[in-house]
Amino acid sequence: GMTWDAYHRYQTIERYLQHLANTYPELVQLTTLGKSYEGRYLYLLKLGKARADGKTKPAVWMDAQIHAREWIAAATVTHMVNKMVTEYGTNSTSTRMLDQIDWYVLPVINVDGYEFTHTVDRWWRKTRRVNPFNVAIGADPNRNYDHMWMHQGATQQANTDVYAGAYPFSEIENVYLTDAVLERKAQIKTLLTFHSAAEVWLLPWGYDSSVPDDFEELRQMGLKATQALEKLYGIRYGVGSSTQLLGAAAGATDDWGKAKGMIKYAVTVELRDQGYLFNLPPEQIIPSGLETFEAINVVAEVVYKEY
Ligand code: 0X9
Ligand code: ZN
Repeated sequence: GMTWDAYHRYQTIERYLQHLANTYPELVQLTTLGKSYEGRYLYLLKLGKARADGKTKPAVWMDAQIHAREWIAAATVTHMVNKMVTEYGTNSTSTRMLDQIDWYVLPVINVDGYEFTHTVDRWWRKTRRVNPFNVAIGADPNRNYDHMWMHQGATQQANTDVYAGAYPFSEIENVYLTDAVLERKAQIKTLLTFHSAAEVWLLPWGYDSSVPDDFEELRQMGLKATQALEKLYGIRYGVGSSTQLLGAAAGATDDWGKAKGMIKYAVTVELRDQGYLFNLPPEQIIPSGLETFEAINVVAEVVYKEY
């Protein structure tokens, strides 16, 4: 079964999500978004306690594992999900987070790539789609969205790790994500997309070095969130524009969320590295989950106050 002392195969995660929905029907709804290129289901969780008056709550979107090899992403997100749900009614923070906010969680986006990193190539990043005009397999799904596609930091060379795909949304998994966000657009106030391993809180824009008009508000949320994270184990995250901190990379989830999803707070969270890059020891999953939980608790507070 599911634990947080090891990185698990997709089937284990899948069964865990079903178990969670079956065990906590008052707090958890599980839907399928469709099948991946290789035929695996993508799942969306909705977490939250319905308000007694039936009114709509503000929502936070979280997704993980768009990059196959960044294993700490899905492990951290499922750990936070598990903590919120299993502590509801006993821990005041978890209870408040589910009372005040609805959480939409897509724990593994690049399901085919994720499985491939377990079975064949630990360092695979992209999807596993067979390209119609090229022998190279897959595209970088974090270069495949349509906002400023191919502007900078992406390529049409299919055999590289940052291949943007032949056209925007060539990857079905990206289509599922954006459809699911747009369906809930009125409710979603923040989008957090989890990666590793730069230990940074990245804000738009990621296609060039400009920043949006409300950048300062986005930065303030990031500073508060990462300060709360740091308190637990002393790990200090950088906060700033994607382009300014890591270099331009157009066609990513965050820029799409801000520009096309019209989500004010659109953030890429790059989780722990600690000198291990993508081979973060599994003993660090729980600490990563706990410290990142502190950050999303701040996000929940900011969103709840503002809406
Ligand atoms: O390059 C990426 O896709 C992300 N870094 S990673 O090492 N996990 O691959 C950063 C994406 C930041 N967002 C944008 N540049 N828009
Ligand atoms: Zn990544």
